[in-house]
Amino acid sequence: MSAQVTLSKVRSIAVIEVNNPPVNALGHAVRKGLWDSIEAAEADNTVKAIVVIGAGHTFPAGADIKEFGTVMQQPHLPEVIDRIENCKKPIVAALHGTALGGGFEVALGSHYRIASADARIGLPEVNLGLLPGAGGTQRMPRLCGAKLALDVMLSGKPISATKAHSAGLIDSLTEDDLRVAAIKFAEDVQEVRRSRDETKCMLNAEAYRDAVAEAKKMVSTRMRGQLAPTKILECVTAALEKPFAEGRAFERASFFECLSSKQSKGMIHAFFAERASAKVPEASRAKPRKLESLGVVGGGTMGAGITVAALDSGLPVTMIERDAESIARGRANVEKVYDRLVAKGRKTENQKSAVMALYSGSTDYNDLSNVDMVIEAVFERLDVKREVFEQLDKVMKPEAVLASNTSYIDIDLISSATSRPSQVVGLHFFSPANIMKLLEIVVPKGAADDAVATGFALAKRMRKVPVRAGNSGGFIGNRILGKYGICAAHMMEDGASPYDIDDAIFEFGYPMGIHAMYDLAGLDIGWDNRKAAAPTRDPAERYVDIADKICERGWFGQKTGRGFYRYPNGARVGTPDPEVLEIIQAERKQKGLTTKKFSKSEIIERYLAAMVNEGCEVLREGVALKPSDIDVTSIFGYGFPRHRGGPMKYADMYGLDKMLSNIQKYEQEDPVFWRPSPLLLELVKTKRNFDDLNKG
Ligand code: 3H9
Repeated sequence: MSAQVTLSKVRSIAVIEVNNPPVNALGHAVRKGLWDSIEAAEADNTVKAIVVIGAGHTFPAGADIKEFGTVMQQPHLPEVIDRIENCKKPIVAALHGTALGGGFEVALGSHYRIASADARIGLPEVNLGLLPGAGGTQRMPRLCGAKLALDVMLSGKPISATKAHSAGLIDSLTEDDLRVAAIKFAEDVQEVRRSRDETKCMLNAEAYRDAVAEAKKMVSTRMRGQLAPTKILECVTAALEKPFAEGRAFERASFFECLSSKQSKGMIHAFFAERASAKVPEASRAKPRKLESLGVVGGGTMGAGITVAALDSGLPVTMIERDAESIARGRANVEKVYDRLVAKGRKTENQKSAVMALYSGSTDYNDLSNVDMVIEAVFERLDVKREVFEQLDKVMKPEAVLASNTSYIDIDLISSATSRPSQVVGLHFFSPANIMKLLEIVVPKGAADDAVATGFALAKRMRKVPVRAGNSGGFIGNRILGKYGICAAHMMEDGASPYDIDDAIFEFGYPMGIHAMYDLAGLDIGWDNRKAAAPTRDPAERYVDIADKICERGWFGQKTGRGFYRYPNGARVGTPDPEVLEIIQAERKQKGLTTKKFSKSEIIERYLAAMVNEGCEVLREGVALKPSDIDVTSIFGYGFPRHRGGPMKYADMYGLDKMLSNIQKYEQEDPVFWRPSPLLLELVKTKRNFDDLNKG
């Protein structure tokens, strides 16, 4: 027997308990333990039925992801689940916590399922570029039909035990002690019953096919280019059309096809990268400070978004604005967010009132004297921010953490406005701040460890993905964006239209191209930044004027109805603009440039090379601690397709030597912009890659 699985007996019921913290993942020892325990319980004449349960927080939350990519030892999970299903004695799976992936597949293979009322079940494999590969695609639709099965498998999102119960996936719910209830349930069952023999899905084949057709449409738009969702659709179709054994064999082959793909390598990398980004030296050296109340200075779009994120996490917020009119607007901005949720049926009026009860607005900084942390979210202008921090310094209690929400400004220049610079951190939220997952936590030199740790605690509480960034212009994300933005501008001047570039980026998997993104954010922001940077710009640097020329016409993107694209009648998706092409052509002519054609793959090669080369510089300067932090930043803040793993993982899979030789080729054209990063040169020379740095 294995230490991770124990077998005990309560009256005539064998209880098999999985104990493999933190999430009872189904690694080899667990699979072997389950197998051996089932054999032993089946052979024991005094055992009438069997309960399988998880110790600690949860029923198994899936296969052990760390084993993927290694040679997996027998028994494999599908065999263990078949062994469970073929057991001659009834097996009851008792679910609590998060019964996910292979864990839920164990439950589906069991003859009966009982769950704690607050349990959640799901098949999140698609988030790892995989499909449920231990019978889930075949058993689940047999039990509940294709619609729910596809929703669960394609969204990867867990559903409540209550919903699963009403869909026929769970036999019984309990509010009582699960173990006791499961044993009682097992004492009452008489016979085995196999999910593979269920035929609910066959009863209405037309509805089944409709569900598959509808899901196919969704996959082709929202999950375009991804292998796993396509394979899930095929497997679920097989569940209807083929005998179980054949469908299962197809599922198994499809699982391995996904497992060996670059997409699953990228997504599994993203899974661990997301968790690794919160592990920072400051948080290991110090505990976060008390965080039970928050102040937010500024009630504009960012301030209101941050306020909503805080209120949603249960933190009371005091919002400060300069006058009565502004604070009324700030409150209205917050309410607007909740009103939209109420209109969509995602919140009730009562829930809105309960959340808003945590909100208070004020025009007096003294009302912040007791809050544990304050986030300044005023205009992105140093003088305005410094003024706010001078005020904060006067009123905040000594142990409070002072944070600035900034996307570019040097935090040292902000913190020096106070008498306590070590208590100041930067928090770069992304808009809309209540939705976007990324939070760059900017750590200036000399910041107190526990102040930084408090920033990470806030991120956790708000369910954000935090990334530690050093204090450098644009931090991690905007600094890298600046570089690939320039690369795109060069390509545009050299012959690719903004629409060609956007098409290539969209096809690569981004939700939109960079020019559509600029239009959405507002072209005036970049214009202001370029004007501010003009006096210090290296004259040897190539400068592309096209975006400035567009701005000079007052075309600032979606908000003005024109930018790189046209947005007639308030359209949210733009159409190409022939006048923009004329502006570009005129610029090329004026500079006497000969244009060339760029294929989609060359556009992506250059775009990614610019991204990765700057990523190397960000690493070399210590602005990012590890390559996977750049991946997390790009995925959660900038729309980099998760199934490509992030730019640094993508570069590893593309080949660093090949990427370097591309850069060296581009360097011949423009040695100022395309200077290979010394880190990239070093990695290629020593035959290492970014994964090696992540491990280091
Ligand atoms: C699968 O099942 C395939 C099968 O269909 C077919 C097979 C043939 N394995 O997220 P947390 C670690 S694919 C290994 O911070 P939470 C995680 O890295 C799998 N490790 O906790 C972290 O480690 P560390 C399908 C895992 O409470 C620690 O546990 N299942 C696994 O916020 C705590 O994790 C999934 O995709 C794993 N399966 O959330 C579920 N899961 O402390 C993936 C977690 O060293 N897991 N770890 O950083 C989750 O979604 C969340 O972890 C969960 C808990 C919701 C369970």
